[in-house]
Amino acid sequence: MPAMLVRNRASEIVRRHPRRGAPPRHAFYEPEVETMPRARLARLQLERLRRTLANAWRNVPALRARLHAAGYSPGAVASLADLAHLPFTHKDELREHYPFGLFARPRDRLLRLHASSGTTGKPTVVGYTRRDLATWSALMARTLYCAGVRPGDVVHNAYGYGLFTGGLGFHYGAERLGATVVPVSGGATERQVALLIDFGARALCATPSYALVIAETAERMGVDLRATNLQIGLFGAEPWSEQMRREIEARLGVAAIDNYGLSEIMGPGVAVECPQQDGLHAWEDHFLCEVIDPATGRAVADGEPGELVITTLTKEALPMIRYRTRDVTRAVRERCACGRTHLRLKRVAGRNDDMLIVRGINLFPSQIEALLVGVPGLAPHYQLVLERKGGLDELTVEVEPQPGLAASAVAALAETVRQRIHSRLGLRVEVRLLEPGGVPRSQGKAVRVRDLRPR
Ligand code: DLL
Repeated sequence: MPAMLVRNRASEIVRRHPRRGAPPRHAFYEPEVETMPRARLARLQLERLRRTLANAWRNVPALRARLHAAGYSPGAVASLADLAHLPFTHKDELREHYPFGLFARPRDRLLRLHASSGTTGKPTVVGYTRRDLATWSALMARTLYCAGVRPGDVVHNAYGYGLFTGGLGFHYGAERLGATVVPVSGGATERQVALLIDFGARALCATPSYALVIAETAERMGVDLRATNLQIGLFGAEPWSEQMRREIEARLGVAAIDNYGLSEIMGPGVAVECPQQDGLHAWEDHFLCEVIDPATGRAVADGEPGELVITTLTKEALPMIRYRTRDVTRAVRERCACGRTHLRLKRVAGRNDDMLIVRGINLFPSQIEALLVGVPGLAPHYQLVLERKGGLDELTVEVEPQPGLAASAVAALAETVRQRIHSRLGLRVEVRLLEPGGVPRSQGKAVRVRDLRPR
C-alpha cells in the first residue's frame, strides 16, 4: 500500500505508511469516526448524551417531568452506565403528545415533518431542524458509502417519497455523497426496469419485497438485470430473511445490503451492513444502542436476542431517550473485518409485537419466509392468514407456484411446504396454493400477515 501524505499534530506534512493489514482509507466515508477506538467513541457518546439530556430537560416539559420523576437532575449522568437509570420512552408517548408535544424546538424552527401512518389511532409525527437534516444527509451518505456506493454512481431510489422517511432520506444522502439520484419512488414497475437500464444505475434502493417485484417484472419483460450496470442493492424498512437475500442477489445480480432505521430515531441511516454482510453497523457516534429483555427492561448479554433501545445523541428537534423500538436483534461487539469499530446489530427478525403466537408457538413471519424461499418450483411471495376456528388459532400460508410449473409438480408443492414448516417449526399449518401472481405484490413495505381473528 503506498505511503500517504498527512498532517501531524504540529501541522507539518509528513509521509505515513498505513498499518500493515489496515483497510484502505477509501473504504470509509469518514475514516476518523468509523474506525474510532472504542474508548474515544465512549467519551464522545458520554459528552453527547449529556448534551441530549440537557436539551430534553430544558426544552421538553413532558420529558423533564419523566426524568425528574426518575430522580434525574441535570449533571447526574457521570458515565454511560448511568443511562440504565433513565426512564424508557415508548411509541405511545409520541401519540399522546401528538403532534408536536415532544419537540425540543418551536415549530417554526423545523424545516421538515415526517409521519408514520400507524394502523390504529393517530400517526407518529417527527420533525427536523436544519441541523438535523444536515446530520441525517451526512449519515445517509456514510450509509450509502458503507454499502459500496461511490460519488458519480447513479442511485435508483425506489423507496416511497412522502411522509415515509425512506424516499427523502436516501435522496438527500445520495446527493450529499455526490451520486446522481433518480427519484422514482415506488410503482410503475415496468418503467422502473427501463430506467434502471437506460440511466445505468449502479445502486438500487428499495424494500426487499419491492426489489423482488422489480426482478420479477424484468424477467417477465425479458430483461436480464444481471447483465446491466446494477451492482448494489440497499434493502431495508421491513424484515427479510437470509434466504430472501440470496434469492434477490441471484435474480438482480447485486450485493444485497441490509439497512435499518426508524422514523422516531431519524429514518433510514441508523445501521447498515458493510460488504462483509455480517451484521449492521449502528452509527454509534449518533445513536446509543442497548439490547434489553423486554420483560425486565434489563440489558441482555452481548450476542443474546432482545429488544433494541436507542438514545439519540445529536438530534435537536426530537431527542429520544431510551426509545423502545420493539425490534428484536442481537448486538455483536467484536471488531468487524472491515475495520469499523461501531457495534453490529444482527438482522432484525421483526418487532416483538409482530410476533405470531400460534397454538403456543412463537414465530416471526420472516422465519416462515426463510423456509419458503428456495423451495423448488415455489415463487418467493407469501402471505400468512390467521383465523380462529373452533376456539383455536389456525395459520394458513398462502403461496404460489412459479409461472409455467408443470401441473404434476404444482400438486406436490402444498404438501412440501406443509411438511417443511412442520418439521422445522413444529407447527401444523394449512397451505393455500394460489395462481401465479395471486399473492399481493408490494410497492413498499409488504403486508405479510392478514389477521382475521375476531377482536
Ligand atoms: O422503515 C425507515 C427506513 C427506510 C429504514 C428505508 C430502512 C430503509 P419506519 O417506517 O418508521 O421507518 O419503520 C421502522 O421498520 O422499527 C422495523 O420494525 C422495520 N425495519 C426497518 N428497517 C428494517 C430492516 C423506516 N432492515 C420499522 N430489517 C422498524 C427489519 C426493519 N426491519
